[in-house]
Amino acid sequence: MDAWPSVAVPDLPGSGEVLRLYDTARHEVRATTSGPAASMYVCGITPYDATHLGHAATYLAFDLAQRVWRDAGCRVHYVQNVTDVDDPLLERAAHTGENWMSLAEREIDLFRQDMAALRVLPPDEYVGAVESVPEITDAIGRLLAAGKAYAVDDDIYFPVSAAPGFGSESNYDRDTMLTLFAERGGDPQRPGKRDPLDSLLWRGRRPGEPYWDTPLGPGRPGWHIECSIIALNRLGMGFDVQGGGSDLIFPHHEHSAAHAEALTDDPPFAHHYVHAGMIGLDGEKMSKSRGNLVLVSKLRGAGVDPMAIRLALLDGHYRADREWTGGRLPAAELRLRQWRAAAALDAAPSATALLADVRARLADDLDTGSAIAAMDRWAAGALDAPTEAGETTAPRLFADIADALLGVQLPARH
Ligand code: 5CA
Ligand code: ZN
Repeated sequence: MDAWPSVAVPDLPGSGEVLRLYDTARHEVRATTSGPAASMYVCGITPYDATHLGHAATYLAFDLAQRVWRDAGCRVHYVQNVTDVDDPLLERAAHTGENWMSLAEREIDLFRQDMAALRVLPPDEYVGAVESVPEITDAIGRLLAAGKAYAVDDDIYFPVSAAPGFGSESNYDRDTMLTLFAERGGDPQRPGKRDPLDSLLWRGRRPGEPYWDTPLGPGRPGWHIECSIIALNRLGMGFDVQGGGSDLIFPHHEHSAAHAEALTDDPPFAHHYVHAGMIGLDGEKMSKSRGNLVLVSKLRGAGVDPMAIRLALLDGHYRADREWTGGRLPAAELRLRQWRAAAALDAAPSATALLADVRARLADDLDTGSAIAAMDRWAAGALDAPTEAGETTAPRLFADIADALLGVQLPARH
């Protein structure tokens, strides 16, 4: 399906550093790439409600990864999915009486508008579960043929015993896995499974639910195999970064990796598993199911500058769980005004050292807090300095750094 329109990214002088990111599987910050190309798969939305600030924060983190890679001269191949058929979407549609496809279409459209407004760079391939049914059924057929899948009634399951590396992405112990599996869409109690942690690959047709007629019989795909196959078929095994929020560490990313590794016998699925922290409101994770949402579209509708939303979400480390509080937006609006004033100066002290500093901080596991603080210091200094002391090109470079590396557009003089 179509993604959203891209935005131009200014070229900066010189070249940035290799991006180092924390890898959940190995518990270390490490270089993400060794050559001139980078590949990334980020789990997309389940489109049954509007984009909230938690989604936005997660996609902003991976947007920065793309910006840092590009600045280092890397060609980026970025794939994102849309879970446009799954239980939560069907449940919401059944609840409100709306057709599930029109619900999905509307929310995907709103997501696109929110992402474009936030200047999030689009994926190169934006792929829905529905349009991927043939490739997913083909993969499940191959797992069955290899004895790496089994039927329970009309459904098909993945035996965790078929993946020798199962557990090495999350590193959770079995009790934790069982708890999270039950909380996050798994069915540990399902009679007939070989292991409670075995996951659903294919859900046979149920009355009232959408289904596809396939060589596996009528039904629809499970959730983990969707991301597994969409990523595998576009990026191949051993791509650089598998990304998403930390709520996807288990079971989703563990099972997605296990499916692909069982299918190909060619681990690893991804070299880095990268997870953004959860944005919370009033002490709880912001989530569609809890309904404690601050929506990007609502803020935009109220006239909030998307660049302030962006700055507010970036002022905090992407891996940290963090609270959305009332003070974040006014603080970001103030900062944006300062930065815009600095970018509009006729001349300012050199921003060359600032560029090196911001590059270094972002390359170090996307330390946006320090990068923003460095930008603040430069802007404050520039606004204080006598104009005649400066360079006429410095305000422009400052604006280009904000735009290219942080995605924050400051109207600047040309
Ligand atoms: N469609 C699946 C992934 S294949 C899904 O999790 N969809 S979602 O709509 O629930 O979430 C979309 C993305 O936003 C996921 O990466 C998820 O981890 C992230 N996310 C959800 N809630 C939050 C939150 N409160 N804070 C930060 N990220 C969040
Ligand atoms: Zn996913």
